[in-house]
Amino acid sequence: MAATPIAVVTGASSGIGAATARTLAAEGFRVVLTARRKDRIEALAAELTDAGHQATAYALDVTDRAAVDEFATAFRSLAVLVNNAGGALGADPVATGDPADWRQMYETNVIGTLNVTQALLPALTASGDGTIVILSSTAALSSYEGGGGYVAAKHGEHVLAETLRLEIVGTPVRVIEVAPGMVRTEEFATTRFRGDTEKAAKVYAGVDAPLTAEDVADTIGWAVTRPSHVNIDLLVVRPRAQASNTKVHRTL
Ligand code: 8X3
Repeated sequence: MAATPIAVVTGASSGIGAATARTLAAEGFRVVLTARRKDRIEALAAELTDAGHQATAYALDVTDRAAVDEFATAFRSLAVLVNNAGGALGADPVATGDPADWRQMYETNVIGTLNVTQALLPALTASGDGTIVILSSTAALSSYEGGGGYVAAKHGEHVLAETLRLEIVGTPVRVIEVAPGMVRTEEFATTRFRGDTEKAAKVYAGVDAPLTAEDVADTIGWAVTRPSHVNIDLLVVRPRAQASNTKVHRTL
């Protein structure tokens, strides 16, 4: 009997990462949940296991290269890697943005993805049929006021995805970039505004049905389960009420 294919999901403690872990577990993958918050991923792994799926948790900070390399030693063969860990910090104009925020966003979104992808690429290749998913954002594709540091980091992730796809063509690994627009998750906007829930709520005010984490997980699940020769290079997904990063219909 063939071994159950393994899917690693980073940032699996909440939001899109947790929803993606649920989706891939339901698709029959053995999911390995990683995030810094051990309690959360352990609870989710237990929930999935109780539901009859295969799931394990591994506490990991994707910016810690030594820890990532240690984690990667557990895999000789890997079917799927979902690089989801990342996020936004601040919404200040370029004129006044904090360089520390910019640096941290580059570190988590770009270097974190680079670390995990580099460390697991040999196992993805060894599987003979590997898939790398990179969760960027519509911020990876165009700029918006107040988005500077996040837009720059997400553009970096987009370039990482494009370049890697060029470099590894001919190997049995595909690179899928999923770029969501407005997604209402429990933490994204609250983290961006450093716990200010009022500011966070304004992001979604009057918007009829922003995307949910499950909507994005659904598109990831679909892209990952296409036949091996089909590479969804870039999938942009927004709510119907959002036509661009700066054109959002609000009923206020
Ligand atoms: C999230 C989308 O518009 O907040 O990646 O940059 S946005």
